[in-house]
Amino acid sequence: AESGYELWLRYKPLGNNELSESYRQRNRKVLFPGETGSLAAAKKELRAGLSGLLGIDLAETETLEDNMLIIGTPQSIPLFRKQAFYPEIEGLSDEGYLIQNSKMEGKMVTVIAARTDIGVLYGVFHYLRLMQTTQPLEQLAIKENPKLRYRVLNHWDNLNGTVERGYAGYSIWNWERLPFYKEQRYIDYARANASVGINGAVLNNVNAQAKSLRTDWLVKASGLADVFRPYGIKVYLTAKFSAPREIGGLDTANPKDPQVQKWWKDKVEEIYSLIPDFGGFLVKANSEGQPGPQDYGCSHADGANMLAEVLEPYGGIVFWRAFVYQNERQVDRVINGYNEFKPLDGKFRKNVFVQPKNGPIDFQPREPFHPLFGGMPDTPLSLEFQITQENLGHAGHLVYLGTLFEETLQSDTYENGKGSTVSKVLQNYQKTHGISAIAGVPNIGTDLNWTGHLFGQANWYAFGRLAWNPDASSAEIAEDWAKMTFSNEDSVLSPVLRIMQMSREAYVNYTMPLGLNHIMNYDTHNGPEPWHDDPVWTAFDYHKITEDSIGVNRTAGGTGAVLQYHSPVYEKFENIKTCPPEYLLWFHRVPWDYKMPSGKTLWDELVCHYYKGVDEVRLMQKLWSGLKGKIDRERFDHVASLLEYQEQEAIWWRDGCLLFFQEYSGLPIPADLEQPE
Ligand code: GCW
Repeated sequence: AESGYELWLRYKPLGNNELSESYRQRNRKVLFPGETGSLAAAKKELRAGLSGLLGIDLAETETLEDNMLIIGTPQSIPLFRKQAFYPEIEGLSDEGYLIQNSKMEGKMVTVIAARTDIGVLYGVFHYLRLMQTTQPLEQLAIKENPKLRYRVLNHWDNLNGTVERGYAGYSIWNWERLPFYKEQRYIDYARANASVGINGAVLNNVNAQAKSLRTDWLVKASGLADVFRPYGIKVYLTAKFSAPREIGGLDTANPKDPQVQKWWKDKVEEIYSLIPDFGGFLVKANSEGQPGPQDYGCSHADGANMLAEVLEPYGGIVFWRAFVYQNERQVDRVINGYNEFKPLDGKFRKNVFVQPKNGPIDFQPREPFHPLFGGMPDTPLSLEFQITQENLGHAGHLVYLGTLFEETLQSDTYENGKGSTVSKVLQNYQKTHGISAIAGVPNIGTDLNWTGHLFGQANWYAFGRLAWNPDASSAEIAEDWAKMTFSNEDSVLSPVLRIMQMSREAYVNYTMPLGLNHIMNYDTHNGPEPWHDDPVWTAFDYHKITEDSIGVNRTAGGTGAVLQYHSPVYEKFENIKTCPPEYLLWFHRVPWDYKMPSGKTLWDELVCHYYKGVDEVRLMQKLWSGLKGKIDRERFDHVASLLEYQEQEAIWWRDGCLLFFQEYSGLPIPADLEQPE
């Protein structure tokens, strides 16, 4: 059955044709010493790939022959040291690799080489991808080094098996049976991550439970770390700031208290005795009710530094989230994170990342980039994306997020003049003492296909590829995914890619166009609720609708959010004429009859977007229905029925929002749009 469990590592037969025959020629013999750890994992993957794609058994040999594969490191294959390309291997980073056709001892061979075993595994996955996506294996000269060092999934998995904002079933960590029972699913999870270069996993929710740091739970976590190790994935945990009180028997968690400091020091020592390559802590502090250093009159930096100091001897790091806002809502939520963290720039220890979300509110369908990117020149920053579709239709809507990720990463902060994109800010190794990071809150659960919606897999995939290279093209990544997931046939690929490329804008159109945000249902975060009115979570703070206008004035004369951006980004957002229409109502309060660049009034334009969004879903349905018979029935039906659901939801969003807005604007739906449902 085609449940989708294999993800993009399907290795289905390429068939019998000229190309696959040429692949067979090049993979007949393999020199690949190494029976443990990452090398063994890589060899196992190569064996599975060659057998699935080409129907050939991995034939290992020790003598060099023309056309063979040679795979390893200078340690596993000392012959590499005598080759002309040896300096190139030595020049690779810890996780980099080469894939190239070379002459060795007079034979023409394909080399996959790295300095480290994990580099070899990454290289093998890349090599398999070349065949999965039917690329030529001649004239290979691939050299890859990841552009970011820590590429980490931040699971929001609770210890009771539920997943906060998870829509694909329950947590895949079976805590009850850990550490002894090692499920195949853990290995497949690790393989999938390694195939895109993800090298870390925070196992538990940022809304943390202190008991995850108790010895019995640490032992369980060590079981997962053992499974993940060959795949280059380090385990991290969230650290609840009140843990010294909750599980340590102390009466305070004050970071300035020597007893508290000692408790953390001992705790970290214990963790490393169980998990020698433990990655470090992720912390949500003084945000949405979580405890933190501010409870004791200390700053975020005081809290982060206390943890960083005890992790440092072991090479561990701290991800300190910048997602903070004042619950009592006296301040525009958009400016809160910057205001709290900007003054702390330069005050963190070297092994601390401050981790803002991609935008300044909270994983909305579209947000301008978070102004802390470009705003903290003396602090290493990690960026948190949400892969799980909390505000993008859960697992029911087809929304390819690669385009959203790319939009943020390629936004220009102008921190050091033109070209200071968010991606470059993350990659600025000079300011970050050689470290760099990115995080994604995954959409993974116990559903047979892991992500609920089959196309959710593309978002996990795209996050990994962009974490490896944040300047990669999301369209090309989509193409690789679609080829590996469905087919290399153009008749399948082009509709699939069209659907993916239009999907996120469609979602924005039928939910929150023109810079609207945070008008989703209060409880579920799915479906419309622009009418929600609550003193803490006041919808009116987000769209401020009246009879005359809609939108929030965040210009210099308003809440001042624009002032958090560098010039000329600041001027661009500040001026209603130059503010990109997609951020219009985010930064401006605009009268209903305002003339948009299109010549339409704001009201008409808004209505058009909502209608367009629904039409786009219908187009997606149409494109998908053309694939009937071209892909297997099970996956076809799965996506087709979800698209039907998505169409209904899109109509719900459109009509719910427009009817509500109409109560204020008093304006009609333009005649050419009104259509009976
Ligand atoms: O988006 C909000 C979510 C919360 C989440 C919080 C956060 C983990 O609705 O569920 O809590 O953000 O990112 O901390």
